[in-house]
Amino acid sequence: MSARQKPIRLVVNNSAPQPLPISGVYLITDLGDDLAGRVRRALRGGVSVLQYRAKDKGHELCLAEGGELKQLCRSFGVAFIVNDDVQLALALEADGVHLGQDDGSVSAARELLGPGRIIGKSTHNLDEALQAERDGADYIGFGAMYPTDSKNVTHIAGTAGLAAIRDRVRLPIVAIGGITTSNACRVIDAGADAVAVISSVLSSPCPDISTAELKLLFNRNRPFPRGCVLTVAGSDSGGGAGIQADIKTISLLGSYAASVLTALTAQNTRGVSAIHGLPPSFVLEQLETVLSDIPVDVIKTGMLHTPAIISALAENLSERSTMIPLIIDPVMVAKGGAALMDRDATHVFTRQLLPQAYLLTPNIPEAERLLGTEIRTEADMEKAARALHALGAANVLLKGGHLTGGYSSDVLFDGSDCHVFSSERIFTSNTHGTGCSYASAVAAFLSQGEPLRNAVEKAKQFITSAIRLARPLGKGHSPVNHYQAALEKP
Ligand code: TZP
Ligand code: MG
Repeated sequence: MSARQKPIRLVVNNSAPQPLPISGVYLITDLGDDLAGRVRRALRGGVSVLQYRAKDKGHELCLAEGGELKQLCRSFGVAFIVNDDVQLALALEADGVHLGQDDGSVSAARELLGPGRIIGKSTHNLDEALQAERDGADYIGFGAMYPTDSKNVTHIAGTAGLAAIRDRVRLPIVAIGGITTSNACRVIDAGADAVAVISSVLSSPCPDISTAELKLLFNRNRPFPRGCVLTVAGSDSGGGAGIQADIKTISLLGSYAASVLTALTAQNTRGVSAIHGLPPSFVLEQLETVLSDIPVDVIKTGMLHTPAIISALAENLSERSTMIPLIIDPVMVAKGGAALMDRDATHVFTRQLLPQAYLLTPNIPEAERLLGTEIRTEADMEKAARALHALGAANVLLKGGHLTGGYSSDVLFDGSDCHVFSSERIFTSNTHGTGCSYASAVAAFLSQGEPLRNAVEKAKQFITSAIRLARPLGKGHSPVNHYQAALEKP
């Protein structure tokens, strides 16, 4: 080889890009009871910065409470910032300070804190933002986005105000004021690097879930494949359902799919001829191996087969330091009638795994078995969705495909309201893989930063198309058409 013909060396960098120091969910403390307990749950949900805002609490209390919160942040690897008070930040050895309009200058704080600590500054318009940048701030707070009960705000900059300054400001922008899981995607779309929240997380009955929902929304601007879903399910050798349907759905909809197998089935479109379950220890080995390396955004479960697997999975997931939203499709019986969950597993499932569900997606026979009641009408469905929520699932999507009538309606109960998603009923038996694919589609859209209702709406469109477009295959229930349905882009 001549000197000119040097081999080309490709350098592949596997390390993730360094995240902005200030991004994602920026939690600000409130004055309520059991602050440390609620903050701990929020940290488990995925807070990336904590600001200790201790309005009018005495110095001694601030030292004790702030010290405890700082330790909590340290154990989660989360930045700990003190609001307003540079001296308190120094005393607590905080990672930084956040300065309001009346809390002194950035340069004075920098002199006291030194170059290594983070300094944020509240701003309300472009001039203030550019001034903070010139003064050497590390990020700006910008608001208010919306009116809020948490502070008497006089100026609502709104998402339009944020969008207008976004490209003129180089610093990370932390949007603040009235941000909730329902409006945060508009704030992120307007250009926020982080959302600062108080009440939507700390007044929530589930600070971990509210935080996890906010955190997922930040995936919405990532390149494709966008978001990562881990499916824990059984193999369908026929390829129409199970882990095969999950991986096809997740991949074709544009997310990355990882998989943990629970059982192998010998199966075709006519039915299941044999099941070979995997030992729970090997299921856990797969789970640990995946989660110790791959940043999974959403976990989706399908066929779990035995009480031992359900129990092992439930224990493992509950002990994780960071919560990953869990979609549970309570697969019990295959289309052809084969039992995919042992009968005696129902109790273990209901007690141990179901309460960890971010979303439970039963069909009517599964909901009937879980609740021991009959479901005949849409009104029954709504009652059943509420009852399953009362058993501990944060959200329930009860699918009405097994009822009759011109429409196939699914009911989503989110703990406060019921939302109905309807599509024209398609009279067909080509529905192999429907449940697996529907739950996987919701998981994919959630991992891509869609709020739950949007994710369900898009998944419903996808699965309806996939059923409508199913092509005859085999002699039994033909599988749904993932490929064509994904091309229709819900
Ligand atoms: N600064 C501007 S709005 C606000 C602060 C501290 C309060 C934000 O609280 P919430 O409950 O997230 O609206
Ligand atoms: Mg202040």
